[in-house]
Amino acid sequence: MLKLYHQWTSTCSKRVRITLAEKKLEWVSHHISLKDLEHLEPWYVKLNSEGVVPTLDHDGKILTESNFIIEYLDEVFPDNPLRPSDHYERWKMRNWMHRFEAVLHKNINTISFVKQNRIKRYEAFSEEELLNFLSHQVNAERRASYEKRIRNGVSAAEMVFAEDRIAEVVDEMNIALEGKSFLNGDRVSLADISVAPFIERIEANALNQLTDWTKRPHLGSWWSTMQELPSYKKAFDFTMPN
Ligand SMILES: N[C@@H](CCC(=O)N[C@@H](CS)C(=O)NCC(=O)O)C(=O)O
Repeated sequence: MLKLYHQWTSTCSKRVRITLAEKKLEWVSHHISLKDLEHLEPWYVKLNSEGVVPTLDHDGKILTESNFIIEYLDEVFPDNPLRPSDHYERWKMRNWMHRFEAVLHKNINTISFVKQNRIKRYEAFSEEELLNFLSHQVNAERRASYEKRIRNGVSAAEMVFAEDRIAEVVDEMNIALEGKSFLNGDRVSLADISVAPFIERIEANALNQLTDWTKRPHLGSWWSTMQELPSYKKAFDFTMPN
């Protein structure tokens, strides 16, 4: 059985939901409320030592890291393959996935904190509640970053830096997509799936410099195709359970 611990709006959770839909796999949902800090509860941290979503339970085998989860799913369930067969293309796919996590995710997270007004979750905290929240963060880097953002906010310079880093990756994607439907050729791959939720987040954050598709037409047409995929729609249609 496949059981996914995930959150409805989480970008990394969407990667896994798109993959499950592409591969037409049945799965059981366990929704984790980030707002209620369920991801920091001891029972969940036992499954995911970073205290983040998603986590996959496959017949008792626990998997974390969304990019590795989707690669695992493609390896274990060979129908509807999502990895190119050529080894060099496969390296390119993995290199994209690494950049999407290390550069896009990291920097979009900075921007979303401001644009999605995430500070709202924390501004009502007393000093004691804030220290309690921070003490539950299992990852020291995440703890330090939260403390800095909650106490000092995000500076204009940090926002510009984050947007510049994102621009580097979307520019590379636009060049790579010239004459191709998808990042690895004419079939959707894990690289496309890995990045789609982040392009949606760039749009949701109204980063207009980055989403003016006349400047990046190949990326723009890829993005139109991605949003029409039934798997994309299914993953995004998942809403918060009652
Ligand atoms: N590298 C991890 C990152 C997971 C991650 O950062 N998940 C976010 C949601 S997209 C999360 O759980 N955040 C918890 C928090 O905001 O405290 C992965 O790909 O699975």
